[in-house]
Amino acid sequence: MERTLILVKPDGVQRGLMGEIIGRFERRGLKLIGMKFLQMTKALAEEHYAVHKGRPFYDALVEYITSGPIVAMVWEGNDAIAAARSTIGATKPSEAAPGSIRGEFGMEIGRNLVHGSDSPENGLLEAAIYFSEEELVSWSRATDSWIIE
Ligand code: D4T
Repeated sequence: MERTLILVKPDGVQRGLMGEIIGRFERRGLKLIGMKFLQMTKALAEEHYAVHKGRPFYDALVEYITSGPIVAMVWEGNDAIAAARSTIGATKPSEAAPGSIRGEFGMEIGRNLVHGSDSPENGLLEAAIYFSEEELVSWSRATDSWIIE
């Protein structure tokens, strides 16, 4: 089972797309095991985006992600990373597949609505930035056998 950290970024919250975005992952069949509504601090943003420090877009990225509340979630599933990333769409919304979240709701890379972890290792590392292990809920879903073979 992989875990992916998904964020609804400040533009997704401000545009009233929280339910729409969360519903995409829910309908896909990923299982929600943790969720928080929070405002990112600069320190948290710097930890989350540490790999991008020094890149030309870094300051704008930190400014954007701390500009309003976000939803942080951990979703679980076989191949959760790839499934979530295809649901999200390409980083640059103008190139994102139609039907993906960014392909349907986004125009620019600096307002790309959602974050999803890019590898199983980062899924675990990023989940641990936002959630303690006790905050993650292990539960059986009534529909599991209809989603997981
Ligand atoms: P996140 O991490 O937000 O889910 O986006 P991606 O995984 O799809 O893309 P990323 O890590 O390469 O980029 C992180 C974040 O930085 C913004 N960005 C990125 C930007 O503003 N300009 C750029 O040129 C790049 C590469 C968008 C997403």
